Amino acid sequence: MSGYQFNKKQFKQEVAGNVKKLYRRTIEEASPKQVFQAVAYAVKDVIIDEWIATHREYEKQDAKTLYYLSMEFLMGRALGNNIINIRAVKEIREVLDELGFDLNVIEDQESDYALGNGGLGRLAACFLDSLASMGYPAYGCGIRYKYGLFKQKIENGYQVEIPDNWLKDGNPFEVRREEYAALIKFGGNVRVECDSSGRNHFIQENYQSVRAVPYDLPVVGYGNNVVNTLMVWDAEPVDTFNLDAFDKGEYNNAVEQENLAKTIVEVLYPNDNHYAGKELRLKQQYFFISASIQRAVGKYKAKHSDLHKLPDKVVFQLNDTHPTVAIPELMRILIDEEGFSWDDAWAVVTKCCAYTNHTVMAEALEKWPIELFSRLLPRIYQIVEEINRRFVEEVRRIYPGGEDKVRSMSIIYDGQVKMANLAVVGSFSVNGVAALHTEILKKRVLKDFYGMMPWKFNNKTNGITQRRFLLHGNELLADWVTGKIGDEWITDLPYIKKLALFAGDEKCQQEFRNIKYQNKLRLVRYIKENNGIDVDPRSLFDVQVKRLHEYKRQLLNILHVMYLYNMLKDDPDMDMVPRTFIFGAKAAAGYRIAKLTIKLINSVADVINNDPSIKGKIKVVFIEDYRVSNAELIYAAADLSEQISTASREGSGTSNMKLMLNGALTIGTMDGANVEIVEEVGRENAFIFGMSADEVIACETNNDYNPMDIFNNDQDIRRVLMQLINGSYAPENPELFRDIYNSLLNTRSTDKADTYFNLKDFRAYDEAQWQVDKAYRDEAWWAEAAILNVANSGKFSSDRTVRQYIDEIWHLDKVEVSL
Ligand code: RUG
Repeated sequence: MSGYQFNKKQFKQEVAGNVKKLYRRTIEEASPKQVFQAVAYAVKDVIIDEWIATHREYEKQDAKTLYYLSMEFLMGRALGNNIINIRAVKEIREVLDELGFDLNVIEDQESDYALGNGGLGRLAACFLDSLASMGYPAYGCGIRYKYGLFKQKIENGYQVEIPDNWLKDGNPFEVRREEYAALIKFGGNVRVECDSSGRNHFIQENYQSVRAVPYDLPVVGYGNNVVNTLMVWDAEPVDTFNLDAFDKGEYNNAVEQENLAKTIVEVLYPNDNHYAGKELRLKQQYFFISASIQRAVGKYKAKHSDLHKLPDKVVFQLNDTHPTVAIPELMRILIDEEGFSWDDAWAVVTKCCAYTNHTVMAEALEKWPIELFSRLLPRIYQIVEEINRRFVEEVRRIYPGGEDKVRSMSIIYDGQVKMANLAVVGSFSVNGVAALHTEILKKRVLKDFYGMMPWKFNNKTNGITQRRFLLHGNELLADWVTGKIGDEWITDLPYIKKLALFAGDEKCQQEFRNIKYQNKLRLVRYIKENNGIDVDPRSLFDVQVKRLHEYKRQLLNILHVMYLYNMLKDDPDMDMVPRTFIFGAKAAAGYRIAKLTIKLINSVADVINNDPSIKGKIKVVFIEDYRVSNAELIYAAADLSEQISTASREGSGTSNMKLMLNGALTIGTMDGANVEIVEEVGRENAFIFGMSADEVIACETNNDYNPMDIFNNDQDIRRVLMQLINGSYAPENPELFRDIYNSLLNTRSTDKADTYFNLKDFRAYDEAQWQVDKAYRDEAWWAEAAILNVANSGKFSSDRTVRQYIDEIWHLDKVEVSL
């Protein structure tokens, strides 16, 4: 595949040379951190020629380009992935061995690129990997946050957020592209001037501005010489020493511009599935969107004279509503700067933009107060108003008297700018991220839009890259799979289906079990080092790792652990498979109940892990600072994958796919992509329980659920809930978990309670857990089912997802790059 030959000798010299140049040290004296930098620069040297060649090829072929616009790219670490994709793992490991270093230790020196919160940002990263590996022209466009998602420390059981200064040692892979800097304007007012032909010109004045400067990060394709680019924007003051401004006595303005530049890219907002409505967030959105769209248009204009044909060469994918200002921004550029008529501009915009919706939850849908939006983006607001005016006119034409439709679909309504409505109106495609989710969008959340413009709606079930989450994260299993069926699965995951042939074979099962055991040992060491807890690698590793959110129901899991513990206290000889419950989750810094749930998990862990009377049958581990790099260790070691969200709430989920690929069985609700996982692997190889999405929705609509009934009638559940408020897990402060208790029960009859149906699903969950217990005892059955999970994970490659986006939305052409 790859055209270049890796030269070990030269690489070794380069590493030693880099250490000298960078640190004035010999390789023998260098620290692992210094060696990491030296190796990274040497790898960059290998990929830089491919990077240049790729872009030369794109230019030559004048290929249509995707701009994937996203506030988040959760890339994880780059070095290991780049080494895998240039297919030089073995050689570089050997070079480092010869130099006296361990590749794994060197990889561990790199900070994760945590420019994202969770699934949405990681999906963007997986898509970039797939696009490069399949050879399609694409840019990721985002923000070079100075601080990524906070690092999580657990102190006394509580989450403490530590700033993630990921750039403090510099980023060896990035390239600053000063030559593509763009000016971004905020605030001020819009003056209208009419020229002699009667055409209005809109001139923004008295604005503040910042300079956006892009940094390119390489996205290395797997063994195909393709290197795409993730372009992340940094902000700088327009003129640091604006002497002119000082002279004119505009000191304040100069300082304000400087501050604006500093704050705009300072930090990633740490919310997942929740919209906080902060002014700075809207600034961030417009900042990177305006810069990216300007760059895309500029690049197009360098080769083409007619912007009307922009859709032939450019497509913008809006990753959630966060980048939706792309729609009015492109309108602004076409009308105000390029002299387009409204209709011509609209025709171009609505052929260039496509929107992905990731959630149906109301609290995640962005709505900006008009006052804020129009103050910050006065010209953009005018354009949105006009888009809305014309759209409402059309709604009224199609549905005479349909004021309910106007109400639900208006972009501006009730003093707010509704970004999802703008995204739907201005895009030619609207997709959900799993089949069930897309159906809910069509039938409920965006029902009126679907009725009016059904052709826009389509589903693109999420996927993950097998190159990071199996080839890199689980070397033992990856080698085993390759040994059995060859390595086609690396670029064609459905090929892994061949593994099913081996699932029933006793020897293969034994090999598979050994690999899982080795991976469990690796995680056991990690837990011992990081948590100081001894874990039995022979216990069942029951894993729930994902953002902490009430709808994901980590609470259901831990309440169930409390219940099991009660059973064991009553009967220490109770026959159960020893289990290690492993949690990993960050909670948004301002999400009180989520943070309290973390404290609860840790408090339960403290009590249970230190109670010898239960003979180590249960252990609870909360892994600090769950992130892409330690996720890879956890997935590889998992037996059971907890996917227990309240049905209808999870857009797709992607940890479900990563865990399946690593041979964990799913215990889950029929939600998000779980539905499709079960379709692929068979219901008999998973543990499905609980309310369906329809039942949840019906229950909400009819308002006929009262968790107090369950509390009154189920003494085991009652006992667990009472333990939240009687000091069982917080002897010094029995009231500590009162808010969790209140969230579950109607303490005052007017309050809604247990809106996530934890108690209603509790018994079904418990039953499913006992089926797990029973199944795990049958080693052969479990191994067979685990291998079948791996074998049936083919659908969930992001290569498949990206292929569908390309065929049905982006219409890109594959490009071959040879060196
Ligand atoms: O919650 C969703 C996940 O279900 C999904 O798998 C992921 C990627 O599509 O996106 C998550 N998401 C949704 N993150 N933020 C939002 C809403 O802004």
